[in-house]
Order: sequence, then C-alpha cells, then structure tokens
Amino acid sequence: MKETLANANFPRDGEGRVYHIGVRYGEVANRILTVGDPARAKAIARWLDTESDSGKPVFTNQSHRGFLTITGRYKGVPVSIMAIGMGNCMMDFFVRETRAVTTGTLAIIRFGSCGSLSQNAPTGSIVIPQGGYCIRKNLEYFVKEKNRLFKGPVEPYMISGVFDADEEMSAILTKELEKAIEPISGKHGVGSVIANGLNADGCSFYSSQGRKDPAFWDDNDSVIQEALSAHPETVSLEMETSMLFHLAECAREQNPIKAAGCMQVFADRIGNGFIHPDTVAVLEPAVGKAVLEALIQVQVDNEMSEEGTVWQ
Ligand code: R1P
Ligand code: URA
Repeated sequence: MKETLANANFPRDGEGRVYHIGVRYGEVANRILTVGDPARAKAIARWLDTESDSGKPVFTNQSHRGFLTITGRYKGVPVSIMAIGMGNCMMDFFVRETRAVTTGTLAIIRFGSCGSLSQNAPTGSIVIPQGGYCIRKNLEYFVKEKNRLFKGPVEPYMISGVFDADEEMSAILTKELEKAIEPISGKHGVGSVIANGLNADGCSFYSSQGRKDPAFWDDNDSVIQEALSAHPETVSLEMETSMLFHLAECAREQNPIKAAGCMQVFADRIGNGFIHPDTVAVLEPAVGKAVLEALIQVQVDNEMSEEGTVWQ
C-alpha cells in the first residue's frame, strides 16, 4: 500500500481502498465466487465475458496481502472472483472489507477443497453443506498449569454449534452442480454431488483436523470423534466455509449477506487417500462454471448501479 492510512478503526487509503484486500467501491460486484487458491480464481475467470462480449476489460487487483480480485461479467451479470488464501482470519478480512466497499445484498459462494469424514464422499466428490461449525484448539488447555487463567478443567478443543448456509442459494447451487457433474461423474476420478451434510472448519489444517504431527503437543487423538459425536451429519472438514456462514449470520439486517459453499473432496480422511491432479483438472472448471451459473440466478436486493464501477 503506497499511501498513508488515516483511520485506525477501519483503515483505507486516500482513494477509499481498504487496507488488506486493496479494493474500493466499484471494484467488487454484489455476486462473489470466493476461493482459497489464486490459480483456481484465475482458471475460473476464463469463463467471464471477454472484452468483445462486454465492451469492458476484466478488472484485476492483487493486494499487497495476497488477496486477488477479478471483476467482470458472466453472461452480462456483474460478478467478482476473489482468492483469499487460507483460514478463518482471511475469510474475516475478505467478508468485512468487501462489505465496506459495496452496497446492497452480497451473495457469496465459496468453492474450496476439503477433507471428507464420510464414506459417501470419497475423493473427487463435490460437497454442498447445509451448515457449518468450527473446531478450535483451546489454547488455555495448552498454557502451563501454573499460568492458566481458568483453574477448573479445560478441554483441548472447542466445538461450536451450527451456522446455516443460505437455503435458497444452496438449492440453486445444488441444481447447477448436479447438472454440471452428471456428464463427468465416474470419469477421471470425478464423484457425485453430496448435498445436505455439515462442514467443519478447523482452526488449523493439522491439530484441529485431527492430523498426527509428532513434532507438536496437540492432544488431538479424539477430536474428530468428538466432532462427529456432536455433529453426526458432518461430511467435510476445511478452514473457511463455516466462518463465511457465521459472518453472514452476524451481518446486520440493513446489510444482508447470503452465503453458500461447495467443496471438492481432496483428502479422504477415512481411507487416507488424496485426489489425483487429473481429477482436479476436470472437476475445477466444471464446478467453477456451475457456481457462476448459480450466482447469476440469486435474488440480490439493492444491487449496485453501474455508475462509477469497473463493470460499467
Ligand atoms: C488447505 O489445504 C486449504 O484448502 C482448503 C482449506 O479450507 C484450506 O484453505 O480450501 P482451499 O482449497 O479453498 O484453499
Ligand atoms: N483442506 C483442508 O482444510 N483439509 C483437508 O483435509 C483437505 C483440504
């Protein structure tokens, strides 16, 4: 960020660009497809209308903190594709700062990768969770006993209740994904669409996702079993989607956010398998296109006018 930032509460530069995602009003559309990996965002952007379709070049911004924003039109409708990196705090930066530079309802669909805790969702499947919860390492447990703030018994992991996905948007997404996956299902390792389970966000790829790392004290032998006992409908395990649902539920009524998600199963945590890159090469473009198809069908109230935007 080249310019000085005046506001300590919600930092922006002199032109209104928010500090971390690096964009300002008119650079992000109301309909957003968000991913973790910038390469996935760039690959999906090939589905956007070209300059000869829309008369406007696609806008791209790479922020100094690693957020990538690509804004254009899909079948004439303004959309943004945003890569945000990994973890709950990146989702928090993305949702809050995007909200600060937009008006009207935001419709956000995350397309990520995940681990699977269900035999019904082997690698190459696509999962659409109806809700999500968080598994967080309880740092207090790992504080030396003499330094603990809480003197009573503490557990090593905290499992939250459920935050719901937007039902209507998830239904549209399911319909589009079923349409897109049906012709490739069973080929190149592509599986089928699994809707209606729950997603768990781990605060780590390792400790809170129950992975064994002999180099660290994690006390996580039973964390997955505890999560499944609390939420037997759990299908997927990743790091951002439940946080997106949580933030959408916390959005004030005057600034609504609709949130849904879908994930390609990369890691089979039951059978210990990992997806082959050839499967991802077939799956990602098909899912990306289906998410864009879904986004343009979603009802968005008070959508921003085109004046002063990069898609004008
Ligand atoms: C871990 O490898 C990352 O992959 C998943 C997890 O949520 C985490 O961000 O999502 P993405 O593929 O979207 O990054
Ligand atoms: N992303 C995750 O967070 N976990 C997995 O096991 C796979 C992808």
